[in-house]
Amino acid sequence: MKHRKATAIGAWVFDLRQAANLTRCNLPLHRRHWIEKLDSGLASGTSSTSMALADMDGDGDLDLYCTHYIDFMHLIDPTTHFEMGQSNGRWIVSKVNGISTSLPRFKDRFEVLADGEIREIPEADALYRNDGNGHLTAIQSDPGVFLDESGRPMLYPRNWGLAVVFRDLAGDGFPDLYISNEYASPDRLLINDGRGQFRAISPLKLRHASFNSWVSMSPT
Ligand SMILES: [Ca+2]
Ligand SMILES: [Ca+2]
Repeated sequence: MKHRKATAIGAWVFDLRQAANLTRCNLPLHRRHWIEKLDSGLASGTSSTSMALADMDGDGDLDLYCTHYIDFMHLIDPTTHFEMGQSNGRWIVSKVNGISTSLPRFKDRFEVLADGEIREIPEADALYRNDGNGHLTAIQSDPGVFLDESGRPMLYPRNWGLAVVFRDLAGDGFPDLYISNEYASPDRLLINDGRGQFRAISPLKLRHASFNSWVSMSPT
């Protein structure tokens, strides 16, 4: 098979029956041959920067977190033409280079600040639950997967994601998430309740992080 063109940022090799393969899923046929698993459930068209694997829900298979960034920064391209409009009394970017922002490519990608400045928003990270047979389901938008520091369900913010690790930082045996982000996106530390539900810690417990940070942790 001729491998499809793709930009890779990393790879893992592990047992598919216990865990899924990534980031483009491949099934090992024998020692030197691989078959791409096209129905893996992995999102296509995203701009991945890092990934981490752990059994976040204790069912025996590895689950996956992928940090995403952006494919192209239209805001810093001087040839980009923005068209503005109003929706529900608010200014919005209605078209980019003649393409409607209601289309999936640009949906929720731009916002207009109170002073009229346009902000471009990065892609949402992805959290995948493994079904144990190599199929992954994206659950980052499911209600209750992410909780704020008060324990209320939150829509996980779109960050400039650079790196991620699963480690048991709370010492309860369940893998927690540390996500390093860039620019104005703060780093995130989320504590796992053992069932794959992640609760943010108070910002007072993570008072400082680098503006442009990566993360590495020693084994526990
Ligand atoms: Ca699991
Ligand atoms: Ca933990």
